[in-house]
Amino acid sequence: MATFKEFRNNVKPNWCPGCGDFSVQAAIQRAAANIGLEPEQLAVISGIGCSGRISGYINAYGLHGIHGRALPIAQGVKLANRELTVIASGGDGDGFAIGMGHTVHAIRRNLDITYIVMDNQIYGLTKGQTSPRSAEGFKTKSTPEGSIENTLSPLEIALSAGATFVAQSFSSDLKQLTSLIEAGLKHKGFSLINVFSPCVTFNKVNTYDWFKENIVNLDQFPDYDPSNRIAAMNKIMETNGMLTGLIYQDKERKPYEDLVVGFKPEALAKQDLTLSREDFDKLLAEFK
Ligand SMILES: Cc1ncc(C[n+]2csc(CCOP(=O)(O)OP(=O)(O)O)c2C)c(N)n1
Ligand code: SF4
Repeated sequence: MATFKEFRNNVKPNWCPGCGDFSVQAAIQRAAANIGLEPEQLAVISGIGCSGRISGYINAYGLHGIHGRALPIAQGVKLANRELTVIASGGDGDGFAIGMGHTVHAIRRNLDITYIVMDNQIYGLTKGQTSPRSAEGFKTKSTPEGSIENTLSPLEIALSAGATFVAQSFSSDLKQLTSLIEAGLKHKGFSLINVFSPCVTFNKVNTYDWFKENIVNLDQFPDYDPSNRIAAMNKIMETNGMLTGLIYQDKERKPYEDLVVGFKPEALAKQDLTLSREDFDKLLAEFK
């Protein structure tokens, strides 16, 4: 059985020292090992951003895709090979700005994928612009007078879109994060795990200390029932989206793959996808 170290390749991450994304990577490795996966049973598909680099650092199948498009690729991978455990990952800009259309539809489609968002509430890779997750008044180069837009609440959106698994964690809480990723990987359906993952270089507001002061851990509410969707929505609103833990899980709804009629992944795998030069030219001509 693979250990968590065997899910690490020899590429040195070029994240800034202290970036929250290091712990997210560690948690993915630990969760994969804890549930008994081998590297060849896992695929990590990421978008573009500092966080998007994660697929390059994990010893598994991987694809560093394009901005906001981790989910369409991950869904294709899962449909083509249901045996694979598929993780999609990226930043809040990737998933909740340019990729938001894909996020909402992937949630309601409910393929068996675990989507891990590294939410640093800023665009890190492009050197610090305001993201849809930034608070009103947030000052960056793109909003020098402070953001005048409302902050997007991905947890509320996920619940309204019919999510079957919604969780939130903090990259400093490796234990909670690992156990939520494990639960997401085991969940039969789409799991959204939003992770507060501080950008120590460009976000000087939402720091590790700021998150520690503002996070509300669901462990404080022993009677909380994650199968109750209305209670989940209420708790998200009451805590202004700052809650961490398993927020909602619907164990009854079947994943898309189990519902789609007539889909045969074996037939897809056997399909000859080679294209002759002549057929390729014909195809091109159709678009001229
Ligand atoms: C189509 C397209 N538009 C814009 C960009 C430029 N771009 C690259 S990463 C990024 C945002 C990064 O922020 P986020 O997704 O939150 O990830 P982080 O770097 O903070 O981890 C942008 C706007 C791009 N690569 N492709
Ligand atoms: S710029 Fe921010 S998000 Fe990017 S690696 Fe550095 S700390 Fe992490």
